[in-house]
Amino acid sequence: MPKKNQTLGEFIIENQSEFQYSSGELSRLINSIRLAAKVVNHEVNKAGLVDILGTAGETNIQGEDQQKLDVYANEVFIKTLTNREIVCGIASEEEDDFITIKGRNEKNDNKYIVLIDPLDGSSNIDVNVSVGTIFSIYRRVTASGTPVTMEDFLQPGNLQVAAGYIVYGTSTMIVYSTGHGVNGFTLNPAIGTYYLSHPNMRFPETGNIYSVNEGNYIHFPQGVKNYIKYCQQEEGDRPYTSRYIGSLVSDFHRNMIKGGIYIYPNTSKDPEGKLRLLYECNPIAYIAEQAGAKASNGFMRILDIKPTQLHQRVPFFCGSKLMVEKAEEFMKNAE
Ligand code: AHM
Ligand code: MG
Repeated sequence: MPKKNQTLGEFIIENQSEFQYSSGELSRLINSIRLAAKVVNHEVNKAGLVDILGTAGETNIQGEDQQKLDVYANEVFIKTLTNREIVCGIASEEEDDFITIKGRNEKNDNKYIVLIDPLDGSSNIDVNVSVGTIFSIYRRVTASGTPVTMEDFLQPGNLQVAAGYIVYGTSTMIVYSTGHGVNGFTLNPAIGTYYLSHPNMRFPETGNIYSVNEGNYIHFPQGVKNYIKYCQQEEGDRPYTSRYIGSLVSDFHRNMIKGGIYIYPNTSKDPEGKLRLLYECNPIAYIAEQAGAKASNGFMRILDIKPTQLHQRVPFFCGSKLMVEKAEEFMKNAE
């Protein structure tokens, strides 16, 4: 049983035996993400000082080149994950191709694949709005001792062994699951320690928040248009309230606590949708299901989609179970 106020370090050690293939490696992998998240958090928190320290792409007062934060976060996560002998391959939203990590003595015998969106919603940084990191972990499917191949990365989301996100918000939190429910840890920045603040998180079965970029309404499929009208109708607990931050992690995190649905549909402009299946939708869908919620492309379960490309996009409907089912009903009826 997770104990409130336990540190993330203690929690990882105590719950290690729950992992399906328990050898301590997955624990060490989560630990390295915890470390990278602290480093990125420190840098994200300084973003408001750009006028003093120099903006991205410029040279600062000490003559150092300032990096864009998403590029910086990408480097920190890749470096930290590469340094431990656990990961054999990384794919990142910031990289065109996957990265092969040969590991100790170039033996290619590390077990895990990590897919990561190092800094999601980064256009929100300049305006002091929350951003996040999203990660997804799989075991490799190709033989140990050989370099990873695309096959290792194109696994359906239902084969994830762990997934999570970090939200750099009013406080910084890491929320993750290894298939035994979802737990959230809050960073105490004064001492650099994460404490278990949200044990066993559960998504409310229904809610009254809908989160969608309604500015794109005209381009939405008819089913989504009809569902939005339904959300706005006066009946029972409706109209629902509309909340859209434009940072997936923050919108999802709020909805998981309060109850709600997040939708990023396909549009006439983006027929595949905007969000990426591997770096954004699969890990968030995994957390959602672990917390009792649902994630769909409007017609089928996100986690059952067999990916065909690293940077594949997908329409995304995610949140309180009854709300996602209702939205799916509207999608089906509009076909
Ligand atoms: P990004 O990966 O380029 O940051 O884009 C993903 C973000 C999500 O966090 C957010 O939910 C969505 O894009 C917002 O998009 P829009 O501004 O089109 O509503
Ligand atoms: Mg992103």
